[in-house]
Formats: sequence, C-alpha cells, structure tokens
Amino acid sequence: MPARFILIGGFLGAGKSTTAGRLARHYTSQGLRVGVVTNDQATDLVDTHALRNQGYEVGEVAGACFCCSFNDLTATVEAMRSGELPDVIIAEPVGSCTDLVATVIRPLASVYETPLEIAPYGVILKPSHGQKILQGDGKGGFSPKAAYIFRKQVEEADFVVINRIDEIEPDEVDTLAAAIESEYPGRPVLRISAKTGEGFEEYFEFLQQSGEFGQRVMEVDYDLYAEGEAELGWLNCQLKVTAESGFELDGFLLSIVESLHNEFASAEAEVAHLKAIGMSDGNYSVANSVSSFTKPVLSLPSKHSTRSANLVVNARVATDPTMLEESVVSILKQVSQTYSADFEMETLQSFRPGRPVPTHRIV
Ligand SMILES: Nc1nc2c(ncn2[C@@H]2O[C@H](COP(=O)(O)OP(=O)(O)O)[C@@H](O)[C@H]2O)c(=O)[nH]1
Ligand SMILES: [Mg+2]
Repeated sequence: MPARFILIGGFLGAGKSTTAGRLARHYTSQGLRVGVVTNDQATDLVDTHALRNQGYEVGEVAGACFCCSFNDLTATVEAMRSGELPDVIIAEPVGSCTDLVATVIRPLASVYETPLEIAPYGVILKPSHGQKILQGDGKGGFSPKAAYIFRKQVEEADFVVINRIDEIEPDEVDTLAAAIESEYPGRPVLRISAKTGEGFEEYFEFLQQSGEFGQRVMEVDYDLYAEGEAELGWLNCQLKVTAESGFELDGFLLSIVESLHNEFASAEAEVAHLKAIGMSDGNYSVANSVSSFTKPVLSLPSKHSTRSANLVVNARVATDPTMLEESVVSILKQVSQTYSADFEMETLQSFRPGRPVPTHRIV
C-alpha cells in the first residue's frame, strides 16, 4: 500500500499544527505509522518541537518552503522511519504559501518516484480571516497582497475547513460557509474545532476518500505573491533561560507573547503569528498570538516550574525584520528581568521571505 499523503493548507495561525496533532493521534490510535513534516523558511520551529513533544515522528524542511525545496521534502519523507515509509504522511506547509497543487502535490504525483496516495487537499480557515477577506467585515489586518495569497489558497483546495467553531455562533459559521460556496463553488465546506475535536469524525472520513485529488491547478501572479510574502518580517530564535530560584514556565511564555503582541499592536504592526514553546525536564508549554485583534493564549499549559528551560520563539509580523529583532530581544530582556531570570540566545534569524522559486511547477 502506498503511504497516504495529507497536505494541510491554510494561512498563518489557521490551526494547521493543532489539526496535524489531532490527525496524527487519530491514525496512531488505529495502529498506523504516522510521519509529520513541518516546514519553514528558517530553522528552529515551534511546530516541530510541539509535535515531537506529542510523541510523533517529525521531519523538518527548514530554510525554504516545500515548493522551493521540493527535493528536501522528498528526502525528509524518505528519511522518516529510517527509509521505511510511514503509512500516513501529514505535511504542514508555510502559512504564507500558495500554488501548492502545482508545486508540491502534482510533482509528488509525477516526479517523485515513490508512489503516494494523495488525500483530498483541505485548506483550513480561521473564521476571522474568512470574515475579513471573503465577507469584507471588520477593520484592517490584511493587506490586499496578503488577501490575494489567502484567496489563492482557498481557490486550489479540494475542500475547505472552517476551524475554531468553538468560538463562533453556528449562524456565523453558516454565513461564512455561504460566502465560501458563492465565491468558490464546488468546494465542500467542513466545520471543526481543532481545539475540542468537534467535527473531526467527518473530517477523518473525508480524508479517507480515494480519487483524483489535488488537481486544481490555477494561475498565480508570482510578483503579487512574492510581494505579499515579503510584507512579513520573519524571526526564529532559540534560547536558554535560567533562574536560580526557579520560574513558572507558563507565565514566562505567556508574558513573552503578550508583551510582543502589545508592542506590535501599539506600533500598528499586524501580527500574523507569534508563538513560543518552552521545554524543561520533559514538560512543555506553548503560547500563541494569531492576530493583533485576538488575545494571546497559553495554548498548552505545563504548570511546571523550573530553574532552566529551552525556548523557541517564532514571530511573523508585518514589520521590518530589524525592528522585529530589536523588539524580541528587548522583550526577552524585560520578561527575564521580571522573573529574575537570565537568558542566553543560542540562535537567531530574522529576514523577509524571498521570492518563491518553485523547484517544479506542473500545470
Ligand atoms: N479556540 C480555538 N483555538 C484554536 C483552534 N485551533 C487552533 N487554535 C489555536 O490557534 C493558535 C494557532 O494554531 P496553530 O495550530 O499553531 O496554527 P497554524 O499556524 O495554522 O499551524 C494556537 O494558539 C491554537 O491553540 C480551535 O479550534 N479553537
Ligand atoms: Mg503551524
């Protein structure tokens, strides 16, 4: 049996990683071997650490997106389980990527020599993104170029998944589903909460279908796409935090994300995603902010206090990467001081994503 390949599309902060964890748990509980592949333009991914800490086999394609480092994607797939393919491969692309049918799915089907069974390609939506872009609601938050990428993501999907239904009223979900159906006819719309698990039975069933999926090749204006991606400043860093008298991991992480969130809100720099993971003695906490308009949350508390922890912070914000780096470093200093802790920066990268140049583009 060829391995089933499930690509989880969706914008930054849509809920892809949370969904990947839930799918992985589901297939693992059925006795299937699951491999997850994460992806980013830089190394040190919160997502990779978060999924590994859940006990999954995670391969990472770091340094460029799947489309631009296609051979790294296939090599990562090969390397999982020492060359023996898992039964299910769950892949999470970079949230600002689109054109994945032509540059990832089609090449996997026709260039990659190992046969894979391509599952229906679903794109996850965060309702507030959908409402802003497809229903034209609400203030700011999306530049026209970012909105272009978002729309293209939906256009190439086999089906669309409205996430976070735990947070919104059913009639709001209906309105959003109607907006998707009217703008993109023929895409089935599923409704889930990756947080509570609601709607996943239907999602699992949907993914089990066999057929000709991942075929919606589309036209993409690569200039607009590149400009949209380059509006974001990108930062990944890894650090070690120590405090002689100990510190609370949850509070520390949430303080970092909240302080960054507030700083960018006052600078009117739109947050696309801020995330931080803290790991210590087998415990881990995760904190997230997914927009300037929603409250930062401790997505995963550890209730752990420690004298030392390893942290990874990833920030994608519509601002200059130099300013982003200054803000992150200064907030890490402030928060450490508040907790009477010290930190040592181990790696730090900040940049604007370069123009996407896909390895293959099969139309
Ligand atoms: N309330 C709620 N929060 C969610 C849901 N799915 C994801 N989140 C939260 O949204 C944030 C971003 O999720 P993540 O999976 O990292 O998004 P990604 O960037 O698409 O991978 C995290 O804080 C998650 O805990 C959901 O269904 N409901
Ligand atoms: Mg993610």
